[in-house]
Amino acid sequence: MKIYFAGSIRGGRDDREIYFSLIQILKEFGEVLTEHFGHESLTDQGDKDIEEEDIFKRDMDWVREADVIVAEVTQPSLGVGYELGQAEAMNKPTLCLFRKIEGKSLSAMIAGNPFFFVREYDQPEAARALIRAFLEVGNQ
Ligand code: 6IA
Repeated sequence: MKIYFAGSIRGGRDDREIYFSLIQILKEFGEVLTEHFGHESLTDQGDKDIEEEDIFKRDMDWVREADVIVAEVTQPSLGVGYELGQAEAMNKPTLCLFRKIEGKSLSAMIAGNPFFFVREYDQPEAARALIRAFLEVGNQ
């Protein structure tokens, strides 16, 4: 099972530790193609050693290669939104994990799209059961 994890980079790195925890949980279920997205060293500036064209091409190749997509969507990110649209176009089962925080609400383009499995959670540990249920349904 190949899993593409998506989370905000230039949209803001405040949730980096949550991404890291979610990636550790996802690794219990399969291979996480984007494991480095939770790394401390990956700032909102990204890695200056890699060209943006190469990042785009590599990430899109990974989305194509993935069996499923899991996105943490609490921190709005143009890149994550783009990946979600592409995932839908490729008909990849996609779980969107959202933390209910006062003053934040999920874009209607995600919340209102029946293609996406949108699930609310509070702590990364609580996401494990949501991920398990999604993988069971998504792979029928
Ligand atoms: O608009 P954002 O930067 O917040 O978009 C984040 C999303 O776009 C992530 O889910 C990634 O899939 C993708 N993305 C954006 N920037 C990068 C990136 N930067 N590396 C990988 N994926 C990215 C450079 C960092 C590096 C370690 C090569």
